[in-house]
Amino acid sequence: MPLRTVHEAKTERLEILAADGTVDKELEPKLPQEKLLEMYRKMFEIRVFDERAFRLQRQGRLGTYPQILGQEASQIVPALCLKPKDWLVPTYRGQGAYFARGMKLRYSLLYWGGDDRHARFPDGNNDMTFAVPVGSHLTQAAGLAWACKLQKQGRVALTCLGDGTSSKGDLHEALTFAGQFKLPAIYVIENNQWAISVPRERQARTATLAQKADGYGAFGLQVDGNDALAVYRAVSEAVARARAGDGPSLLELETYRLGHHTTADDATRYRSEAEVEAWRQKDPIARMRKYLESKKLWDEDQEARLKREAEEMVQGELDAYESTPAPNPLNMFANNYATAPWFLVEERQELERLLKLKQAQQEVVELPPAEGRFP
Ligand SMILES: Cc1ncc(C[n+]2csc(CCOP(=O)(O)OP(=O)(O)O)c2C)c(N)n1
Ligand SMILES: [Mg+2]
Repeated sequence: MPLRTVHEAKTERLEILAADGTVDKELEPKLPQEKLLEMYRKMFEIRVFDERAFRLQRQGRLGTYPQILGQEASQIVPALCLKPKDWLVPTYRGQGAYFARGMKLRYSLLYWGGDDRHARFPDGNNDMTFAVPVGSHLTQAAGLAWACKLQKQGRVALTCLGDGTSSKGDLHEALTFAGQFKLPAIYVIENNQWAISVPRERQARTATLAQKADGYGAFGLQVDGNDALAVYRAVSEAVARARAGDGPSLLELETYRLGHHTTADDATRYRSEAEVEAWRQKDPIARMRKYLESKKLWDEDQEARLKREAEEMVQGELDAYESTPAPNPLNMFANNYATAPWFLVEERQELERLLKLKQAQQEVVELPPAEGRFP
């Protein structure tokens, strides 16, 4: 029996700037020079930071650290498409996105150094803090987007997730809600091809992750995530649709995690050097540099100056982090509950007792007063 087609779908891919620096003239976004230079500068700076932070962990000066090496375009550029009052809801691999929003890198260092004060963002900042539980932030982003819609101030919420996280039920719930209520939400999948040791092809049977958008009435697009121009175009168009009331987007930025999952991982145990090398050839920063040089916007001298300035800036952030006095461990109980459950009250009392004991035995010298609201 011939069946009637009730729905047909296709998924498109956006590529503008190729790895050799050549550009698709028809698709090239007409961006002011300053914007192009800002993208390059921030991608460059975050790479300098990333390498430094990795070494800090190896020296025991930082806790676990998730590198973003290779993902600079997909980290920096989406955040540059937002206005200050929009919401950014990042994952734990979000230091680039924060940085692009104007957040000082010391906050990321405080976070990975285990200091709760990483979350004391400057007033008026609309970013959520890093989310380590994979997927838990996706429904929060839908909630924020809903608030944006109700407040009618033209704001949007942009959230990021990994390829692995796209398999979690949280995305289903979030997109069902965002699609149904036509929310001003942008879901950016940073498909870096690996979820720790699980490769992309084990994640979903679908040819792309972007096509999942179709199941929710969201706009879906796959993008070369190492191509800053394509990412800019795709995300800024998604933001424009969201502001215009046209609902959510699910963008799949195809990129690659050149480093380990985190400093607690050894990626050489589950993937080949040949694979990594092939992706090194698609580097987002080298590609952008070729583009800027071809437009006569960049040269050797500017590159050398940027390198110097970036290293100085990162050193300043590192100094600020390391000169921050250690927090009072009691802070971990603050700001979590309106009414604390009994076991937390007990645990807090126990820790308080232990700290006093250690102070009496001079094992802990000075402790700053505990900060925050303790229910
Ligand atoms: C709810 C939950 N389950 C498991 C983990 C452990 N975990 C941390 S990262 C990760 C993989 C995430 O992969 P992906 O979404 O691709 O993001 P990527 O790390 O590649 O950026 C897992 C399973 C976690 N943090 N939270
Ligand atoms: Mg991944």
